[in-house]
Amino acid sequence: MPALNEEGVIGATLDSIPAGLVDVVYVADNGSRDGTAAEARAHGARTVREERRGYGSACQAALRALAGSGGADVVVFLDADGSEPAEELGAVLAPIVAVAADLVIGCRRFGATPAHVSIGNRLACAILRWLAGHRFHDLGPLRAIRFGALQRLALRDPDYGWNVEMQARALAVGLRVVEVPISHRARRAGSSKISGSLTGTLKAGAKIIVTAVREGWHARRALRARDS
Ligand SMILES: Nc1nc2c(ncn2[C@@H]2O[C@H](COP(=O)(O)OP(=O)(O)OP(=O)(O)O)[C@@H](O)[C@H]2O)c(=O)[nH]1
Ligand SMILES: [Mg+2]
Repeated sequence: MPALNEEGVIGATLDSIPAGLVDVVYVADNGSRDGTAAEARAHGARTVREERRGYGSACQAALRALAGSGGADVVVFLDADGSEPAEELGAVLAPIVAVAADLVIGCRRFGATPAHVSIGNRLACAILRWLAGHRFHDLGPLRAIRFGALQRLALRDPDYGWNVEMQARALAVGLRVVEVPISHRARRAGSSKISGSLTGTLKAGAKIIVTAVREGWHARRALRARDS
């Protein structure tokens, strides 16, 4: 769970994770200036501090900590602000439990997300479809992936290209990918780092599109090499 200044909301998000589905939660904090880490620990999470800023860097730090403590069967990514329903985690995990998928994306119903988020996501998904031939419907942050498969992807993106990099590389190495519809709501409290501001949206949007093109192109070449 990447988190930046989410005091007042991260505790409720952690509490909404269904009991018994998850063994351990790592909260990856990029130097929050509030009580995010303390609140996360008080609600049962382990916290990992990462000095390098960015969503992807935070995820990588948590994954290093997880690997160092013996790894896992499956890793779930979830935003700290409560936008995506942890209550629906069972549905996201179901295709992996049924051995029908390696990566499952929680696909937000469009209409519930702001228009500029939908448009950016659709554009990135269209680029992946065009270059790599697979139709995703979303780049949603609630997702589950087998730990071994995730390690094979060797993700590097330090910030908001993380999700699209994961999806493109999953296609490149031939993972079984499934999308599951989930609901979506406005963040429960706190302030937005991405889609709530114009600069946040433009920076993240540009990064996502550039990453979709680069990684989609790599996936295309990998798929063609495999077919020939
Ligand atoms: N560690 C870390 N977490 C981040 C960073 N930027 C965003 N996050 C977390 O990533 C998640 C998504 O960020 P949000 O600010 O909710 O972005 P959004 O979902 O586009 O916007 P709203 O939900 O509308 O506010 C939240 O859990 C944030 O705390 C970052 O640089 N480092
Ligand atoms: Mg959010």
